[in-house]
Amino acid sequence: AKTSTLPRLSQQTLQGTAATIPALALPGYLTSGADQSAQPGIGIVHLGPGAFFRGHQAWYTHQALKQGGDWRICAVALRSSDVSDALTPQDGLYTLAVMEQQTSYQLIGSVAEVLVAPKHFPQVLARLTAAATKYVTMTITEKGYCLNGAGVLDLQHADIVHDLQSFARDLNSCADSSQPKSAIGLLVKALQLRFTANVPPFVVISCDNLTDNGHKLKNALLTFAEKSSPALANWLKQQLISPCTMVDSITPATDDALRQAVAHELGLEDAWPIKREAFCQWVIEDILPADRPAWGKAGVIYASDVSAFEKAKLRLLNAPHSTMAYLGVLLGIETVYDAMQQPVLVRFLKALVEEEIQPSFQAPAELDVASYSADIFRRFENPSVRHLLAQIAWDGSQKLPMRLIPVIQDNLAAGRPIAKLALAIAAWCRFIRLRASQQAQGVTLVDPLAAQLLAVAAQCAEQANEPATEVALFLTLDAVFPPKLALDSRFVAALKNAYTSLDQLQLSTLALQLQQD
Ligand code: CS2
Repeated sequence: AKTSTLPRLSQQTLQGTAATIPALALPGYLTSGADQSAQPGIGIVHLGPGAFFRGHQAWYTHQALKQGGDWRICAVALRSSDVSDALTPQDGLYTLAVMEQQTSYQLIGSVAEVLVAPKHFPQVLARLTAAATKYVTMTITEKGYCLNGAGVLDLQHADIVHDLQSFARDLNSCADSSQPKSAIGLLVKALQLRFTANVPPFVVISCDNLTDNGHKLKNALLTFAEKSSPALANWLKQQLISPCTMVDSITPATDDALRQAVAHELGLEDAWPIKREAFCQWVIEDILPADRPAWGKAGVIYASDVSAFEKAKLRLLNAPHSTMAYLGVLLGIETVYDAMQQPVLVRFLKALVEEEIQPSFQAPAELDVASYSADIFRRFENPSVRHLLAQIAWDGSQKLPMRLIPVIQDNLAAGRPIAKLALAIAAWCRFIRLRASQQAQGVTLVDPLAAQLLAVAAQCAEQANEPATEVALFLTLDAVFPPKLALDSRFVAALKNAYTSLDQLQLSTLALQLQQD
């Protein structure tokens, strides 16, 4: 089907077409005919409506809505209007394609509206302060939290400086000019308005791949609040619920092939369908109020201690993912699937995981680490999921401190080996240099610290292949390398070795690395 000639997906057009697949019909909880006011109300605001949110939390909430409750979602984009432009004409509806040997499709109806914070500030504030809004979930990526290398709110971050200054002028202002730039500032503003209006705080749920995400988020909010209103900080300290979570489902970016396939299935044009693998997991710390969406019925696991799950996932999935991304890009490989077709690369990644990552942490009692890890490698082999290594390589300065650096620190503290972990970090350094050299061809380095990283790469280029000096330059990046680690002679030596060996990366370099031990 040529998508452009088809009518656009919406509640109305969907009701007009006879869906051949039941999962592609208008969800039952929305079939109240023309009277939209009889549909479930909004109880959740979500910050960051990217593909991951739409494939994961919005899907769980879609399942939960089948059990009833006013739990539809107001999705808020913090900057760009592209999701709003795509989904608003579709009444928030979109298709989820689950990619396994056979692709299956579902129509997701949990998103009630998509707002763009800079454009719809008053509506965003109205949603965030409404008593009906009981949860704020977020996928704002690692950088969205504005944390420093130590994992606490970076008071020097330009957006935080801006937001604190604006709060100092008028804490309770709702004027457009008082609009916060950071997610932390936006949440504190909404919480301050709830505090003055005597409305209890919403529960905040971080769904990003941060270690201890719930604690880091609550801490960042408290630090911000302490600087602007001690009374608010005190209230939040006592009342704000911020569970830790572990989220997992591989969700690559949407491509035209998916749009075509969805148009064919649906008989309607969907401007922004989402695809993901079938595997999907959401573990939430068991501290939510009873008044919650039926997420448990939808498969959410409530656990008293999430940190062990979180560690297992960050270290056994995200750490090899990032390692594969940097080595793969250096080797000219395009996707995760393609990387999994390279036996030497796979052997290296498995050795990294088995020898240097698995021994680094205490797994949850209910998790069989070996089979969990084997399943993850099998998921990487899914041929229907075209996951670009270049996408996973984004934002390395934010991801390494969550995925790889703590493993190195733990291993050093216990006297365990770090050679393969150091190779992963060295691959990132080489990747920065590669991106620096590709600037003229218009290939950009996607990273919030890009300017700083490219400056280091430029200094390296002047060193005429002097690995020790180049490594020393990278180690000055204190957002990535905590000072104590940057001074650890074992780490510096391992990184220098690895960096030197990656001079001309070929698969033989990895083969060599495997032979050495
Ligand atoms: C990936 C993750 O892009 C990345 O950095 O490692 O998005 C990964 O696909 C998810 O965490 C899987 O749950």
